Amino acid sequence: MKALRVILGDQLSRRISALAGLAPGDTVLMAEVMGECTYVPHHPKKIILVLSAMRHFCAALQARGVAVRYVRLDDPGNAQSLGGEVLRAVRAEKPDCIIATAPGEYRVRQDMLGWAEMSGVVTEIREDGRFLASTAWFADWAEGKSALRMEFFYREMRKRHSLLMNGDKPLGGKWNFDAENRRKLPKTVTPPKPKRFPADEVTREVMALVARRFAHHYGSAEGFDLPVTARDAAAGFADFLQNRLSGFGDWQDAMAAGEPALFHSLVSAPLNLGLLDPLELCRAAEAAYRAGNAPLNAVEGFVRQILGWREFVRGIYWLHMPDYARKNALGASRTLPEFYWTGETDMRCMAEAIGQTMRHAYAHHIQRLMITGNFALLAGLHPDAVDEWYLAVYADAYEWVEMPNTRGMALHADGGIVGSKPYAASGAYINRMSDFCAGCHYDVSDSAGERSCPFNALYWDFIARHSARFETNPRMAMPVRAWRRFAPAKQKALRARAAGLLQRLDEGGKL
Ligand code: FAD
Ligand code: DLZ
Ligand code: SF4
Repeated sequence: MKALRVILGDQLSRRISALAGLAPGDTVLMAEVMGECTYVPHHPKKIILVLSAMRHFCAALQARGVAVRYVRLDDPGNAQSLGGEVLRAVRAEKPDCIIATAPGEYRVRQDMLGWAEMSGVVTEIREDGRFLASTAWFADWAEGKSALRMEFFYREMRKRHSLLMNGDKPLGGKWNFDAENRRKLPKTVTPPKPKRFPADEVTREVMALVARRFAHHYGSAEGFDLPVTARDAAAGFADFLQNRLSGFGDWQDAMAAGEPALFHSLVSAPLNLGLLDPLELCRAAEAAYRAGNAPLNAVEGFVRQILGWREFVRGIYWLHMPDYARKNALGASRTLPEFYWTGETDMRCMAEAIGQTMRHAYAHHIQRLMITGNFALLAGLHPDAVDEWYLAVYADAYEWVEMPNTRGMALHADGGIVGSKPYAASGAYINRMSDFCAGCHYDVSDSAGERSCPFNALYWDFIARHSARFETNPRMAMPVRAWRRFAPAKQKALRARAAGLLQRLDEGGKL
């Protein structure tokens, strides 16, 4: 039996299921195609990352003697779609079967399900074993539950994988140290600079290709320095363990101007490509705690993100697709303001988050959630447009992880599937967690004046618009009651300020 084994651009793991049982005579297919480079206008750094990592992975397979049919973007005859390249490969290689690993996006899965009929060759789609909760296990766990909450899923996962456990009890006597992870960054603390990986010859060739073909996409390709091999990704993670993990807990939610990474790990891009293994990351963090090199609040916080949130959102995605992609529980309809693509806004927090996203194809979680996501929520931006933006601009973005975070966690468009309440916040939160407001054109302590912080009036307008929905939500009833207690004149001023801001957005003006 001669097999054509298909490896997608985010399946670059030695132990990917599509390669299990690889036999002499089999061919591995990897294809750079315009379809995948343009289904959203990906940040050039994301395209460089994926294509360069694909080329390095191919070279590593070839060095082991594996036959790889590698199609470059500029190769003559490139069909420029995954299905088209599978068909060309079937015609050229005449395999008896196709073997692939289930993809990370619903749209690719639908395409893959048609490969057998299209090519006339039996196609086996294998489970993606790189995740710690299979889609079937997640569906079983979800069965019969009226609401799915990450916290309970996470506890189950800790027990199943014996991570940070003391027998059947959580290490340190608590499952969750989140309350200790909300400190603002003091002026006296300078976060260590993360290790960077200068482009090698392969990457430089891809950079030239991307400059030729995708220069018009949002974001800068300049200074590309992300890891593109498993070895470099491991070195980047080792740097995090040594220099940043101990501060990860305390300053997990902090934001600071000019400091994109702070104490974050930066593992999402290589992890989602398959260059790192999630369980190995969690075990290494636990070992750092047990060796006395990092405090428990940091290690538990890190493990919760990977073992908890990452696996949970993937489970939610596959449980609810394709309906999830159409959810718009709050009826949001506004178009995405131009400044999401240019960074040109007087709101300093937004300019910081968007500007660094343009430069690095990265922003940490709180910037994604509480700055750009929070603004999109409060301003009622349409989830389709917001989803497209997040999927395009971050180097780590694939729909399985991007969509539940954006549509669910940030926009509450799923009506509460991912989180029990929207993460809506006024300028006071941003001021508490960052140093942005001090240098801003707007005044964070003002809510309705001409220079008042837009987040303030938009926050109260959001609460007012959705008060009927949220008055029965135990975690939202308090702001609804507070809004209702405001004097009518104050309510009127806040809503007038919000209406003015929203009108400016609708007219294509900047804020
Ligand atoms: P760290 O803060 O160091 O966290 C460690 C790891 O935990 C991350 O690398 C990631 O793998 C995992 N993790 C943390 N939070 C989450 C989460 N909420 N969901 C899933 N995994 C998580 N993450 C992506 O990988 N791809 C996306 O496209 C993506 N889109 C997002 C969109 C929005 C609106 C929001 C609010 C969050 C999004 N996230 C996404 C989650 C999170 O913001 C990123 O994983 C994180 O910022 C990556 O940086 P880091 O590796 O330094 O993470
Ligand atoms: C993101 C991406 C890009 C930019 N290019 C390619 C490509 O040329 N070939 C490929 O196989 N994969 C690419 N990818 C990753 C795919 O989009 C990803 O595998 C699917 O979205 C499923 O998660
Ligand atoms: Fe952002 Fe408002 Fe602070 Fe300006 S004042 S940085 S707009 S929160």
